[in-house]
Amino acid sequence: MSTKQFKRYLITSALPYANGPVHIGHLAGVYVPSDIYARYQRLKGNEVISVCGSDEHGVPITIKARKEGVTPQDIVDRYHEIIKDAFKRLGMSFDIYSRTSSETHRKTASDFFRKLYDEGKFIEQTSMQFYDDEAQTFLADRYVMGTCPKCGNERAYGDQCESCGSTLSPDELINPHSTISGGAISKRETKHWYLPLDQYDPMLREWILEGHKEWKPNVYGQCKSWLDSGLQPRAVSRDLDWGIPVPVEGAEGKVLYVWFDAPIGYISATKDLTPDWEKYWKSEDTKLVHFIGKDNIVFHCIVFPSMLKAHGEYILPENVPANEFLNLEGDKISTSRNWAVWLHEYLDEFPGKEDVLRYVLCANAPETKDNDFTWKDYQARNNNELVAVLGNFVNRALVLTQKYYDSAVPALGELTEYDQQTIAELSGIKSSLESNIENYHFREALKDAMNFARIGNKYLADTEPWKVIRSDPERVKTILNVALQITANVAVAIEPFMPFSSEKILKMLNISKLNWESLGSMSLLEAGHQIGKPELLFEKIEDDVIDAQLKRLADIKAQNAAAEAAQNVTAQKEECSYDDFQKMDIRVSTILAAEKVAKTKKLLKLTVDTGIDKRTIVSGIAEHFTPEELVGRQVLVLVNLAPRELKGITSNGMILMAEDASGKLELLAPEHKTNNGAIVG
Ligand code: B3M
Ligand code: ZN
Repeated sequence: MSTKQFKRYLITSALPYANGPVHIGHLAGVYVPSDIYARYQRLKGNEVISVCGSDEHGVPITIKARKEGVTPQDIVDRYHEIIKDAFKRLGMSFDIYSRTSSETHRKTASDFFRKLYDEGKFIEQTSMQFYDDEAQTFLADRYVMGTCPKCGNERAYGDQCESCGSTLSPDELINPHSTISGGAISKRETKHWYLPLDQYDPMLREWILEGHKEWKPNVYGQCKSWLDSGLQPRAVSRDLDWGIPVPVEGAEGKVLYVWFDAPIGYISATKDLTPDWEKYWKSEDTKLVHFIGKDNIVFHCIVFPSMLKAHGEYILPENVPANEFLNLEGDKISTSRNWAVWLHEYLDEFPGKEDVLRYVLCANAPETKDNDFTWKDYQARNNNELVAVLGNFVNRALVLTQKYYDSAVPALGELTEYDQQTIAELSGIKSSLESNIENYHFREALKDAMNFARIGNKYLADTEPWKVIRSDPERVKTILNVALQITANVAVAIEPFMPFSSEKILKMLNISKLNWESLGSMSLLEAGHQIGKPELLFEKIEDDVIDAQLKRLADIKAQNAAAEAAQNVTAQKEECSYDDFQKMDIRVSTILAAEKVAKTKKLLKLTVDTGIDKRTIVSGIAEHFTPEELVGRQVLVLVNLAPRELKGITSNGMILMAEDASGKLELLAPEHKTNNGAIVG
């Protein structure tokens, strides 16, 4: 672990793509931890800037624009505002939230590329790339679709088949076509610039593998495996009409690859924030920390540092505390499947509960492995931890002071041994809290912060001022003084995690903002100081609120299943003549009786009124329907199917049914009751 002392902190948070809103997975992985870290360092009195902004380039944005018939600029304008506003409402304390379509960024990224170009740091290479003739555009692998050679899925992508999980290249697809125009694709020659990452291998090995063994195991391990498998030159330009134009002659129609320009966005955001930006980016006294999700590790630990080194004037990150992924109710969060809790929607639906979300996402953060968000857990943590521990303690301390002393802080008398023990315990927690935050263990740090309230709660429960007031009123003054000092401590300890609640406590205590130094002190409130009115910090969340969220998710799941089923339709059968069709005699019929065929799993013996006669049909649907639910239902029956013998029973016809992609069966029936024997055709 490096013990280097730094003069200032430069904290960056992954720039969210402006092609959709931010969800709880982004928050738990990146933004909640980064905000805790930034707030903590500020409270400590350190010089800190925290920068972020929207990542407004890349192919998905152009695809979305095309789909909606608007410009890419329209898309990024829309989501930039939604994301920026939602972050603000959640209490994210970025010093700047910028965007990569800004002029500052265009110039910064352009100059960066140009410097590397002029100094011969790139390799120029021509290659063959897929091209959509109709849309007249080169295609990224993801935008080529065709039949998977391994499993036959007709909707496999040029980089992966989501049905069987195989990694593919567009060349392997059968019947490849463009997802943009739907039309055929061809190959064309094109020139690009590559950053020869292999040349930075020695520098990266020494810097990461030797110099940063303290990085989180998931981050260090990913870097090691990239390095061990051998770095290749990476293209830093693309054939696209959305992005920052490649600033060299003969590069018409080419833009900087989004992962080349996006991390430079951290630099341009800093420029937008302060004319003094160089002191943050070009001084070894700055501690640069990148907060990101695990899918961004290679870009922040291998590619961007190589770019920075190639440029030569910039510092490298001191740490990259990447998190794993958060799932939602057991399933992977997915924007395209709408399987997410969207931040802006949460904020609209749960006003005043910003801290509850921050708390739950930190308590459950996927720090070392993927983790799950469930609404039941959200409710339990709110009710059992925030309401029952934190809220309850603060409320008792304030209400008792109001009741016994008219809201004036009572004087501290002599401390008992138990009082002293309690106070000593608090300073132990303070150092644990500090080291947990410094080491990016935010879940543990949150437990420490909550322990201030836990200890306060226990202190009141053990000292029982509401009883002692009758026998020893002097003692109660000391008890409540201590309880109020702990309350002020709680406000400091939770500030990085729950800034809104911290502020509320300070307001109720009628004191102004405290710094980290005050944590552990028992003289934050003077005797006689008049405190404000107690208000509830948190409220219980009832079952119906949670049930409504679960129902919303269940509906989305059902919609997705239906949409998927609709996509997996089997191909049309070979042509049949009108006469072929006319041969089939299909009649509306009513099921009169149904029973399981003994010693079989699948068969039901049905008695059916076809209007022509009452007859027996044996049907293989016992696993889908119970006999009781069939009796009395009208169905469609193919009545002239040649009789068949099944388990010794003669079956005279077939019940018609629809089978969806998941194998679920639906009976077919006329929309309104019809006479048996009515002809279908
Ligand atoms: N736009 C975020 C993502 O992968 C990506 C981060 C860029 S950080 C420079 O979701
Ligand atoms: Zn496949």
